[in-house]
Amino acid sequence: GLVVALATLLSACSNDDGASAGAATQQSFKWKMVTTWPKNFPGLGTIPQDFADNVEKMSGGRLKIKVYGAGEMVPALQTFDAVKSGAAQMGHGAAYYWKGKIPAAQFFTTIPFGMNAQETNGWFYHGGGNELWQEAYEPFGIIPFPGGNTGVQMAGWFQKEINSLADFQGLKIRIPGLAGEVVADLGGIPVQMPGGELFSAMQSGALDATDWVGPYNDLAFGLYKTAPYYYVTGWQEPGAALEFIINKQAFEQLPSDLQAIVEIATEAANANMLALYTAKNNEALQSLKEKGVKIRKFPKDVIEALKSSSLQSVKNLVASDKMAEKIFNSYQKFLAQSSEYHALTEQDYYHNRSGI
Ligand code: PYR
Repeated sequence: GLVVALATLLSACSNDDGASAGAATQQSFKWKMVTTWPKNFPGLGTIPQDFADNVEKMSGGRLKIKVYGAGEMVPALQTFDAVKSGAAQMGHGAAYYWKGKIPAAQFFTTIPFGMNAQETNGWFYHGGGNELWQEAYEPFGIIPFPGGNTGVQMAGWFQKEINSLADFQGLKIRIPGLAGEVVADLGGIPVQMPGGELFSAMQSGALDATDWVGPYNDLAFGLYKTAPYYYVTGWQEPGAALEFIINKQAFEQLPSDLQAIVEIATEAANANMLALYTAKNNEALQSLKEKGVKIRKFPKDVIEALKSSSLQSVKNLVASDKMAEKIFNSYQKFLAQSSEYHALTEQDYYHNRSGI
C-alpha cells in the first residue's frame, strides 16, 4: 500500500505543477463491486455494502462504490475474472472459489482442521499471510484484502444421518475448497456451487447434503426446510475468511488518501463481520432449535477419517504447487505455535467454562 501510494504521489508531483497535483487529489471515482452473494445477503452481502457506505462517507463522496449481488452483473463464480479484467474495480467473495485457477488460494479462506478466525487474522495481519496472499494474486493484477470471517462453521444439512464412514459413499454434497478432495477421498461426490443455488438444489434432490455457513446464514436461506439433520463440527471450515479483491490498476489510480481509506475500511469490515456472526449465530441457533431441527455430531471414527484425509489432501496440494508449498510453510509454522499456545489458553478456558 505505502509503496504504491508513494509512487502515485511522486508521479503526480513530477508531471504536474502544484496546483494540478492538488486538483488530482480532489478527483472523484465511481467503482463497481461484484460479489459472490445474493444482494444484501445477511452478513456476507451487507458487510460489503457497509464497506461501500463507509468509504463514501470517509472520502466525502470522492469514492462511490456500487455493490452488485451475484448474477446482477456477472454470475457469482465469475467475480474474480470480472475484477481481473477491470469490468468491475473490486469484488467480495472467498478465495477458495478460485481453486481451479489458483490452487494455493485455498489457504486464504480455510483449511479443514486448520486455523480458526482469530488465528487466521493473526496470520494475515501479523504473521506474513497478507503478503503471501498479495504475491499469489499478483500475476492476476489483483490486490486482496481480508474481508470478514464467519467463525467456526457447521458441517451442514443432511437428508440422512451419518452413522459411519460408509454413509459417505456416493453422498452428493455441496462443499467448497480442499474439503471437496476429502469428501471424494471418502467416496463421496463433492459439488462446487454458489450459495444462492443451494436451496433449490436441496429441494430438487440434486444434492443429498450441503454445507453453507452456520445458523445465521443457513436460517436466512431456509435450509432447515430441505433436510432434517444439521451436523455440527465444521471440520471443513474452522473459520472461513472472506476477501475483498481490487483491480491493481484501479487501486493505483486512486490518490494516497483514498487508498488509505479503502484499506482501513476493509479492516473495519473484516473485524465487524466476525462480531456480527458471533452475535447472530447464537440467536439463529435458538430459532433453528424451535423449528425442530435435529442437531447431530459425526461419530468419532468419522472425524478421525476426515482428519487424516484432510492432512493427506493438504500434502497433495503442497506437493503439486510451488506457491502452495511456500504458503503452507508459513501457515503451518504459525498454526503449530498457535495450537500450542491455544491449548494452554483458549482450549483450557473453554473446558473450564463448560457447564456455566
Ligand atoms: C461457503 O461458500 O461455504 C462459505 O462458507 C462462504
